[in-house]
Amino acid sequence: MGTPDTRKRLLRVLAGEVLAPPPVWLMRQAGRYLPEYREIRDRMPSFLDLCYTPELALRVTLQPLERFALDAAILFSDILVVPHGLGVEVGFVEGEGPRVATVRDERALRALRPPEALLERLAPVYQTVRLLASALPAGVALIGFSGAPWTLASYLLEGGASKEFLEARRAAREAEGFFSALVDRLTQAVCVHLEAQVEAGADVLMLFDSWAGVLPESERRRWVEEPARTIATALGRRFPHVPLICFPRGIGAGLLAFAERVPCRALSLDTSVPLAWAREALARERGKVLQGNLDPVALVAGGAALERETRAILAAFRDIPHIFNLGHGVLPETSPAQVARLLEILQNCGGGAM
Ligand code: 1CP
Repeated sequence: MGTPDTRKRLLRVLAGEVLAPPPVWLMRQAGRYLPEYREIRDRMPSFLDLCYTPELALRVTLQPLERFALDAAILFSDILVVPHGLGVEVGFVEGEGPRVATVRDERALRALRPPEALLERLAPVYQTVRLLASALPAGVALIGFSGAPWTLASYLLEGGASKEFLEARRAAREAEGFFSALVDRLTQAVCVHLEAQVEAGADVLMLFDSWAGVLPESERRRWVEEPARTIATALGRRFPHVPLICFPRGIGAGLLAFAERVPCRALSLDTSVPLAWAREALARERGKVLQGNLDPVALVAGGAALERETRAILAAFRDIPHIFNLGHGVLPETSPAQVARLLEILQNCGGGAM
């Protein structure tokens, strides 16, 4: 018996507990698949205006929690606010994604503002975190986040979304001096950005390296692992109680080396990662909490496959600390009714243990 445990379920699992059902949240849980998001978004001149208007960013962050019993809220913002805060022009073109002024040489690098400039330029983002920290229900954890240096650098080299990442991959290979300085500068900026979110009230941090998988294995250490290691170490020193979840997307078996070198608490798995392998190699042997990894398309398609795939993930991770999530973000084509169904499936698989 005793009194029920009121600590946040997400934090309990990040501290090593096994809970059934596992805590759940979804990458991109706020956004275009929710009509109430589109309603607010359509009233704003631009996506960045929404990110920089604390009262509205707060409302949009809370929208998915009003519909679904999620265990965490993720700050409504974007990874590209970091380059924007460094003085790079950033815009979002309807239906095309981000457009970013390129930083391709030393001169452009020198023109960037220093990392500390973020504190002033991104003040509305930190204000949103502060509002969220006092608005969230007691059991809901608040996740702050940043893009990882390689992923941010790839947008600065490409000028936007890309298929081949030719400019970024070429810069990583050829211009070691320039590229190294760029990634180091971004690493400092990411530290400043994440620390400011903790100071404003974030409980957990997540580092998105969405394009880690486009680098060859031989270059991953320098551009993916080392920056993540620097960031995890700096945050761990200053805020040992704040867990960091890393998402080096698409690196496959490279997760082993990543897990060994990066002192983060948890790894978020993309859909390509085999469940049994992750349990043994990453959780049991390397002590990482695992997050993931339902295919976002399963959530669009629904039907019997949604239940089958959800149950397979729960079964594979039932005896290790696990946070249920998708393998990548919620797709705009997703029906909110399918998200409700996913949460029902999870609840019914609870197994009664706590
Ligand atoms: O007009 C709109 O509504 C813009 C759509 C949108 C939204 C809702 C963008 C543009 N960003 C976001 C919010 C966002 N982005 C969040 C907070 C919301 C939540 O999760 O609930 C987060 C955590 C991100 C992170 C993000 N942005 C990543 C990393 C995660 C991932 O998906 O891999 C990346 C790569 C971006 C860049 C970006 N911003 C927006 C788009 C469409 C993209 C992807 C562009 C590309 O494919 O390169």
